[in-house]
Amino acid sequence: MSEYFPNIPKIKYEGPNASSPFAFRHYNPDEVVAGKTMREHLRFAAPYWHVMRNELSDPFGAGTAVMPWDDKSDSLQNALNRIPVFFEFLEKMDIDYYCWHDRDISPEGATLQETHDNFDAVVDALEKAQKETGRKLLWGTACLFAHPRYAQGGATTPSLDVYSYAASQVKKALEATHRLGGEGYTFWGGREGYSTLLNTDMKRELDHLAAFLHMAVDHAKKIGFKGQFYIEPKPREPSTHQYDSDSAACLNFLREYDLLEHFKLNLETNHATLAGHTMQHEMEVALGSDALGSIDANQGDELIGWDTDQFPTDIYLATHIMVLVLKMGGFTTGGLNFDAKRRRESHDPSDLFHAHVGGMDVFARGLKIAAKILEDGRFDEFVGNRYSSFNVELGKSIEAGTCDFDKLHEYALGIDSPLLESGRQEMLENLLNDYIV
Ligand code: XLS
Ligand code: NI
Ligand code: NI
Repeated sequence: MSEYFPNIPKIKYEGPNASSPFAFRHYNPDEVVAGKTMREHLRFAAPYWHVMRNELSDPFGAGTAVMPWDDKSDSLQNALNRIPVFFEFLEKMDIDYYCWHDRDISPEGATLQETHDNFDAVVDALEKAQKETGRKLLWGTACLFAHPRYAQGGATTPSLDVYSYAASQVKKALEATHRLGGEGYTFWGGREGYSTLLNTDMKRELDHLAAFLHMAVDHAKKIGFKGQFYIEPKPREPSTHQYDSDSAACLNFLREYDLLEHFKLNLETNHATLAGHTMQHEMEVALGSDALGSIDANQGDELIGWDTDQFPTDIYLATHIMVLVLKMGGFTTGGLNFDAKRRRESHDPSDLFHAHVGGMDVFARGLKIAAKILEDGRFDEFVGNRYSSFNVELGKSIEAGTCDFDKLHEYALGIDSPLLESGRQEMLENLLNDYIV
């Protein structure tokens, strides 16, 4: 069997003092942390679109990525040729899961039927590659944003014909996800929004989107797909405003249309920051509704205003994320999918490995630090104490929904003017730093 990355060894844990850059310094897959192995906690996934299809272009210049295995054509053969490259990458990285959009893995044909036939042929090959290598599908999704027909939306398009094409594509993508044993199915609505409200019937578009998602849920039942459905929020880009703009907007939409029992959220760090939130904020909002499903792990750039999809390197960020994942009790169907791309300057195939090694190591550190923080319980204790004034009869009646204004009025008249305890933000930031070092 030919090797596509002949100069890259299988990446192994070699400890913090490893000399090779092609080694994990912190991700030790079999090491047990907080009751489970790192592999079980972190459930790393690689996205087919960034690893295999991202040529590293930007709005001002052509792609730079060196991909000797790719003839740059849109042929089915070229699509099939990429598969062993990708699985060699997964095996050398020791990444168990992957994710795809239908159009990353297989090309559009001259007709819809031909497109589906191409897709079936590629899914056959993926099924075989998964069996041979033991790699698994974390989630699949349909690309309803790249082709010009979706310029005005897929499930929120004004055209019934386009809507039907989108439905046909999702039906096929869902069936393929099921066939490949996928643990989830994601909807990310890059074009499900608007460019201007002058031409948009927002309520009608939302009704159509909800109908579309209900049909997806029904189809999953029909074919026996039991995986988890996710919505991935993002406020804008490519649309001016996307309906799934953040966790709160998604949860409201899902509740309003009776979809919440079928969906969880797939949260992406850079989308959170584009929405003007931190990732912790988005995760807390999802957790509050028991709707945190999976994570697209990346990070943005403070100086660039778009979804730069950089590899996660920030230990604070990874720590915050892992604290919340551990508090949730860990992932079930979800995982950490590196929806991240190399910089345009990092065009060499070996950069794919450096990038993922860094992302995996930073999450391994985040996991270890998070486990220690939770084990010590000092933050939880502080937060618990901060609200402890409510731990009395009156406070409990507020939390139970049995209090009223008259009771509180009477209580307030009988006490001295309230004194506040300090919020101690700086002390807590210092405490966090003690764990990070
Ligand atoms: C784009 C999104 C996309 C989804 C899958 O910004 O992150 O890649 O993860 O459609
Ligand atoms: Ni994403
Ligand atoms: Ni993104």
